[in-house]
Amino acid sequence: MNQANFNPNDIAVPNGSFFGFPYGVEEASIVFLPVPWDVTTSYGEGAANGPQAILDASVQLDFYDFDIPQAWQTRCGTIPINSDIQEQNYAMRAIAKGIIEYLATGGNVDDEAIAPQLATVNRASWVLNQWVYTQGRELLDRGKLVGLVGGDHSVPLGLMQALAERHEDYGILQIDAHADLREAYEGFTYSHASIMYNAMKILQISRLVQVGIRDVCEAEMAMVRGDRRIVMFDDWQLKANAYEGITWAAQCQEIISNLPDKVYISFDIDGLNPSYCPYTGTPVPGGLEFNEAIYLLRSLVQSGKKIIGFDLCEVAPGGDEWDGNIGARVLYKLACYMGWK
Ligand SMILES: [Mn+2]
Repeated sequence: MNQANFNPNDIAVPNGSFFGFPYGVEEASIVFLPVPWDVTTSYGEGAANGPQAILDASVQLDFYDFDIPQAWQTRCGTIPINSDIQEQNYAMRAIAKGIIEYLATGGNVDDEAIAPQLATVNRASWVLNQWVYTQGRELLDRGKLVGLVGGDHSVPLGLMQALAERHEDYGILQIDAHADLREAYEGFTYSHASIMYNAMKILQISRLVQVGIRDVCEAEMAMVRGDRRIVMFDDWQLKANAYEGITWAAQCQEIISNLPDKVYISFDIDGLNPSYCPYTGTPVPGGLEFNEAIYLLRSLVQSGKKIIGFDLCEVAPGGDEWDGNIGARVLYKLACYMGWK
């Protein structure tokens, strides 16, 4: 299939690209970077298979968008899923599981018994971050916008670093059930639960706006209170406001007003109600409706702020295509909004 005979009214043909779109990386303005990695997953595993699940489900979408004219013409290209990363993930995941089991039976993260294994996993996670950084920087150098497809929520750090070299001031809009502000978790420096703690070390990130948070520890709340860059819109307060008559439109305006002009979106699928992502690694009741999340993204774009990149993480396939299906729909909207002129 090539550009000339891509028909947006037909069923897309699987061609290795998300949505079966006909653009190679060279012609694309947005490039999807899949990162099949879930080494530090602490509860349910499977996010490493997220990119393939989303890819498989993505070809059965219809491409008409009620918001965006000619949305399907958004030029999206796909970097193929890297099998070396996949293999390294399975090797490191096995070691990480041993560590997690050791801790679950009363062991301590500082114990000598697991020191070499922890060092191995942390080193491998560092190498993964470097790979993402290099891939991201290369694509940005070629004038592309990058949409990363995880993987667990540890994987976008390198992309955030690459963006920091191009933008001296940007904010993160994080949709998530968790704050991800832990200083390492289970001994893993680059844990999925630490992504925003690590992101806050990037000086160019001037704001972190968190939405839908509902599962958080005391130390994370202390960090939120102690760092003026972090603004949390927890799920309970959002719902309480709604029960008392504050519209979602007004709440979205309030959320967006806290962001600078350039925004990176970090979309953890578990920010949605778990009925939309039952197999995600750490599901939590409550959360955003699908359309609430999309409306927030739309309001962001309509406010005139610029999306400079995004990640979609923690989609994990289960017995059917449901999680991948939702992931594909979120991915399509993220890409279309980022490409929207
Ligand atoms: Mn997360």
